[in-house]
Amino acid sequence: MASEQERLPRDLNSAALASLFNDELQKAFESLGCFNLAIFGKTGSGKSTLLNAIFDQAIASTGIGKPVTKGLNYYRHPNGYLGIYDSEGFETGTSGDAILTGLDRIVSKSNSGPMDQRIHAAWYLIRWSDRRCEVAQQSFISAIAALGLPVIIVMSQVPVIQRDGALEIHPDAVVFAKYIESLKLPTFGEGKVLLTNALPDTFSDTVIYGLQELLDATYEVVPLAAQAALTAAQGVDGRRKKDAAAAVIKQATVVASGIGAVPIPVADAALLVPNQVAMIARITAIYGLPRSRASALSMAGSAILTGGATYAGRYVATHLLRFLPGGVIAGSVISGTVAATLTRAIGIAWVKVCEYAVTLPDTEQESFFSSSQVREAFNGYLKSEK
Ligand SMILES: Nc1nc2c(ncn2[C@@H]2O[C@H](COP(=O)(O)OP(=O)(O)OP(=O)(O)O)[C@@H](O)[C@H]2O)c(=O)[nH]1
Ligand SMILES: [Mg+2]
Repeated sequence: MASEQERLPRDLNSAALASLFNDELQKAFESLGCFNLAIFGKTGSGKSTLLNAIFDQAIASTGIGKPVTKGLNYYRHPNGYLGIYDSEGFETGTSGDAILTGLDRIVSKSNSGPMDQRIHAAWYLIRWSDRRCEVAQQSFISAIAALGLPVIIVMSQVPVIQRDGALEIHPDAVVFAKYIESLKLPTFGEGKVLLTNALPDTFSDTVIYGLQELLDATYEVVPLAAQAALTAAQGVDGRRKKDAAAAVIKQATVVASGIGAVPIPVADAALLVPNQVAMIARITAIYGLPRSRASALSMAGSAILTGGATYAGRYVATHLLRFLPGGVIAGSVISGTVAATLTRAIGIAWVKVCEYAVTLPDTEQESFFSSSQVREAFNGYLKSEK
């Protein structure tokens, strides 16, 4: 690895860095693969709302939907890591039968294809206020399970209020869920029903509820090969993103200490940069960033990367070296330990930048990445990291 790095030009210019970042980001998204979810439930049960609460809104607004079978549309997220089969306007009965026929075809065809084309999980939504689970619904659920799809039963739009710090679920919803569970449908947890509410409602004090549990259940049924994509695609569980990013940082740190195994002069800290850019790109993908093509460009052109070799390499080296173990003693050379520590600090700071950026609305996110804000944020996190 070190020799490959050494062959790279010492002074990567802005354009070279921006294109390196773009390539690495592309690679990072590709290596995540794709998590495919099928979502069923009567029209108005809250499928779109639940998807928007758990995943990036881009799946609904910019994901290009195409009808794959009667009653079923497939949406692919622009970043490639999420595919949704949405049974929009679904009613059980004849339209359910048509879906099943088409679904059977899709499942058998994709099962012989690559992993990222398969359907990895299915959610079946039952709106709590329907207060009944018809025989037609039960047979539909059993039929999709019989196709080999892991099905999770979700009760949607459940009124949950917070009182004195405790959550109160509407008792009728609890009774209804118990009833459905008594049917022991062939689904996740032997017919277990996960209660959710995906929209806060100030009028009734209803709070968002059950999304983490639904996500956890989904991880339980999804094959390992699709879990990295799920981690990037979901926006509910920050812990899983952080853990995935930590693994990337660890790997980059090992590479960096290899590069620094032969101590390099501070002036050559740019040697560390390609590895750091790759790390930054992989972390970026885990956070599902950027959400749009425009912010991808501003990101690649951002101060961190284009100011880049300087910034992530020399700037950091000269400004932080004195805080680092061995920095003072080693004087003007970067040892393996220092290279690793620098890379780690950059990774951790970039995770914080991403954690912040995902909270921003699309338009603000774009200006965040294209202005000096990103540099200031990164700088600030880096300093607090020393
Ligand atoms: N309070 C609350 N309202 C919800 C929730 N989910 C959906 N709604 C409301 O219920 C209505 C229908 O939700 P959608 O998400 O469009 O339902 P859908 O299943 O996608 O419907 P189709 O696309 O027609 O099949 C909307 O007005 C939502 O605002 C929820 O979890 N809580
Ligand atoms: Mg919908």
